[in-house]
Amino acid sequence: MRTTFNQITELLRGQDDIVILTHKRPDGDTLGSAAALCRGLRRLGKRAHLWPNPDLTPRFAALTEGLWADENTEAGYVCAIDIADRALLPQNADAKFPEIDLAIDHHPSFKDYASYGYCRPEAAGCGEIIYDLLLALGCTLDREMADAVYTAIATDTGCFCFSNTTDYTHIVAAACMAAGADAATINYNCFRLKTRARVALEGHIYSEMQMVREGRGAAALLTRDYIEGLQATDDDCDNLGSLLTQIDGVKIGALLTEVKSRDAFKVSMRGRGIDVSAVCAKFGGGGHAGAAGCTLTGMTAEEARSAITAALEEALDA
Ligand SMILES: [Mn+2]
Repeated sequence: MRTTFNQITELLRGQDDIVILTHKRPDGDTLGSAAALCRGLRRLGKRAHLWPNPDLTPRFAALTEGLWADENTEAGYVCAIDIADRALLPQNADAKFPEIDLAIDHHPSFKDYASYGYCRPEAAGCGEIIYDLLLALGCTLDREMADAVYTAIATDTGCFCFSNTTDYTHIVAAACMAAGADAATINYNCFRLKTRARVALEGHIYSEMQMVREGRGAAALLTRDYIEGLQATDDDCDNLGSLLTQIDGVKIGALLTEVKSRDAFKVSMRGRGIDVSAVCAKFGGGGHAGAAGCTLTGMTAEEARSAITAALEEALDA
């Protein structure tokens, strides 16, 4: 059932023994928002934990240190953060919690899967909602909560660059800095620092990409052999699809990545002024106008690349 901000505040105020769920392949927003909420609830004298997430990587692990539940503990009140759909729950959470008591999210695609659901699609990150919630609950941000909320909104806005960034996003970021968030270090770690494998992947994409229609379209392909040769992690491969539309003149870019089982290519497409969700829909995929994806099966690498470059050309000619 959809509910209001005031009601979720009162629901949480009345609860104890709260378990907080994060989504599959957790990002800075789900982890930062969940960590800030968990620390705030504890500060208010409640028992609160994060449910273990098997996909946690070292990237954001520090934010959540000391917050994880033991999988054998019985949960009281179950709260999902930044999870648009039950299908995005990690397997261990999906199996354990047939009922979710409260879901807090900001995705326009939010499905009303919990007993109570609150969604604020104009929020750039769930971090903005959690910031409001902590204040409404009477909890002052400490440095750790401030780092967590700042990380949540910085990562979901691409360091305050994406079009979802609002004046309110900056107000929350400023409040986090006032509460001691180490913005320079967070931004350096999230947006500047790269592993050597990541640098190699980026270099490979830029050196092997094929341009179409006088450089208005670009497609690149990563084979599993190449990725494994670098011992690149999932984090290293994250969001590589956005590199191509960072090239001057490129209106549509597609990165094909061979999947781990080597029987398909995952396509990550980005557009600047071209609706790539419509292009991906032709291959059974979808997404947003500016960022979408699809999966190609039953094709060799060169067949997959040809299919995609033809689709890019068609979109550019339209
Ligand atoms: Mn988010």
